[in-house]
Amino acid sequence: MDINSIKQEAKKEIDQVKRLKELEQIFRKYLGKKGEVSLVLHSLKDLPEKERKEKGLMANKIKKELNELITKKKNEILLTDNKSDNQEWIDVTAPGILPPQGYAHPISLIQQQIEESFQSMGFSVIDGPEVETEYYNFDALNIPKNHPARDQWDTFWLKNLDLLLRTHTSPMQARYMEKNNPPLRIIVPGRCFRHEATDASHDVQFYQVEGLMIGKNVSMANFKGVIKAFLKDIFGPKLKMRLRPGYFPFTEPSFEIDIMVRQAHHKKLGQWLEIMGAGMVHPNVLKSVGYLPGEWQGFAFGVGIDRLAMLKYEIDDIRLLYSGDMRFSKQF
Ligand code: FA5
Repeated sequence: MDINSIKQEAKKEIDQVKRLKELEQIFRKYLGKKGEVSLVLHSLKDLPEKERKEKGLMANKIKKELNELITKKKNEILLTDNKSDNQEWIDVTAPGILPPQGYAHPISLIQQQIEESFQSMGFSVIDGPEVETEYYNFDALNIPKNHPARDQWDTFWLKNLDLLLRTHTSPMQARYMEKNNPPLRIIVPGRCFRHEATDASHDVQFYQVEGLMIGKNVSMANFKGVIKAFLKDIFGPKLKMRLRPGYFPFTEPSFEIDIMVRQAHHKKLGQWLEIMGAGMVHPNVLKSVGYLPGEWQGFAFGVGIDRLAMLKYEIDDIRLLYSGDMRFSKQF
């Protein structure tokens, strides 16, 4: 085919093409290494010089022309047709795809509510160490060595060290009072550990919130008022609670507080559930931190956060809280 017919044909094809892919094929068909124009240029070497010059000039001109046409067409397609597969197309109005999302754990949720409730009553939120000394976990709380009450708390001891994993948040009572003068109101949320068999309501790790209020005239009535207000914040105005006598070496008198299970789907519906230990701070504890017992008094309590979360969110088994299963935490 002579070069002019090639040019006409190529122009026609370029004119009609609508997609980049087809345009690319046209480029290859005419201008590629083995394309028709390239073949013509290649064949020139066998021609007499004059003819070779003429045809060479002509073929190169056509090559340039077709190249320009193809480039122009390419830009045209890119500009006008941005919805086909000619280019990656981004619809800025389309709803986005959310990255996988985490969820607040029920313990975190309820801890936040607990903190807000006590903060509204003037309590400060304090943090304490999970690895404790024997002194703060026991001795400072009026539980001397070899005292049978130590058996109340099955303890994880650290190898070769005089340290343990705190069995309750109560050590922070002594730690805080040593460094601060009364009057005071604090709560201490945190993780505790006990070396005991697990079941649906006991785990080897769990969370407590310690509470401590010391003043000149802080009484049992104050304690009841604060705890009732707190539990109503968490469980609503219909809450029913009761105080039972209990025993803790660091309070006198001591109580255990139960609440009535009202959650319709809870296994223990209609029964009393123990959620905290409490009492009036023992004079020996006050003495050990340098407070004068005749001058200062107050109450302390330790409430199980897991138990509160299980009640509020109707969770049957405490071990679910530590399963790390996203399908679980997603529900709250
Ligand atoms: C104490 O730990 C005392 N320190 C509480 C206290 C503080 C009394 C201040 C007086 C003054 P007790 O061992 O009963 O007490 O634990 C308190 C609460 O922690 C329990 O009512 C329960 O809600 C929770 N708890 C205890 N052991 C576990 C466990 N293994 N798993 C889950 N929750 C637990």
